[in-house]
Amino acid sequence: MKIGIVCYPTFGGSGVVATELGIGLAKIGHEVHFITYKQPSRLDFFSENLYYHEVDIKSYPLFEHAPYELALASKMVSVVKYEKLDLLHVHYAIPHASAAYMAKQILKTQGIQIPVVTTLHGTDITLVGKDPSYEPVVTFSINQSDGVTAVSEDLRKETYAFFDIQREIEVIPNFIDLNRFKRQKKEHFKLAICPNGEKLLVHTSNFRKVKRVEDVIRVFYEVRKEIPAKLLLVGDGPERDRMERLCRELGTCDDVRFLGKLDAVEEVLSVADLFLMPSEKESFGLAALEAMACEVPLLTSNAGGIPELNVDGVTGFVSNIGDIQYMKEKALYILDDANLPTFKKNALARAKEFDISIILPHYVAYYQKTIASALAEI
Ligand code: GMT
Repeated sequence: MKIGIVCYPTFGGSGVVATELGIGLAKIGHEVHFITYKQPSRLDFFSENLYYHEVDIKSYPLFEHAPYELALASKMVSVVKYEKLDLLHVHYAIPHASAAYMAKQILKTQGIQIPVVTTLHGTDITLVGKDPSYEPVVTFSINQSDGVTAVSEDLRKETYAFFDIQREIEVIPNFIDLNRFKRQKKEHFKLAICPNGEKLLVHTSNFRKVKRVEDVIRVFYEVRKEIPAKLLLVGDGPERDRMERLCRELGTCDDVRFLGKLDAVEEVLSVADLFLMPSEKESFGLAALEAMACEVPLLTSNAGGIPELNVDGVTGFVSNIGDIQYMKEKALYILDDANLPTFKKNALARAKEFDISIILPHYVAYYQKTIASALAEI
């Protein structure tokens, strides 16, 4: 198949999933055309089946905001037409699904039928999409897609609950490449951070309010009162300054390190003993899956689709959002030397269920089904 993939090319989970999916499809012989405003960060190598088309956003003094959606729709029209694509797969409803709808209508006037699959990733539904400024367009463009997928059962339910959706939504969970995400031998790194055998807690996120990084720091503060421990925080975002100040207030600066944005997050995960994801909202929790693949148990909230990934009492523990005391108790339980090896083993076993080799065929089958039913409608 010839597939066009539209996504946000930055560090967000949706962009990572879209890029890894495209790379995976190219590896099994499909031709994949990425259409974005910037080269996706993980697409930094040559492959005969991978193409990248940059959306050219022209500005003009009259525009206070350049009309990205129009430039994107125009680029989709030309890529579908000249590269003879079979399907467009857009990741994140806003504005990709509505731009795809526009491109589809333009192509129709030229006698070209292009099926569109929209994948919902979370914030496009649970946060931004519900906002009255976007809701009518989100509802319309989901209903107009030829196929719709969501990354968890919870996100599927949320979408039906908050939008008037007439389409069937298929759940295809996020996935992981276990060849890249695996525990590596990084003992020297562990020794540098934890010279006295301290337990190492890790959190990675984009430091938005919804990630509740404050809970990570407060849980760590409580844990460290009981056992020697260190905390590594990977990523950057709006909450970073406030979190640095909180560490100063609590006097934990010597045991907490802010590493900023890192590409090779698997190197940090390779030395971790516990991963924390206390999010307020999380449709799936790709960062937690990356941790599990590196044999790191989870301490998470019960938000959104996280409990579909983190098996309570097996791969870690699931807590009510914001319950610091409970999270502290469970963190100490997992970190106990008598329990830690079992949790690590279980985390890896669970991650294996989400290996790309298992999930990718679901997308391929879904594309084939969508193309077949779109052709039948002509
Ligand atoms: O979590 C974020 O802030 C980024 C966001 C995105 O849109 O890239 O991630 C969402 O999509 C990921 C990939 O499907 C999911 O693993 C995340 O759980 C989801 N984030 C939220 O729902 C908050």
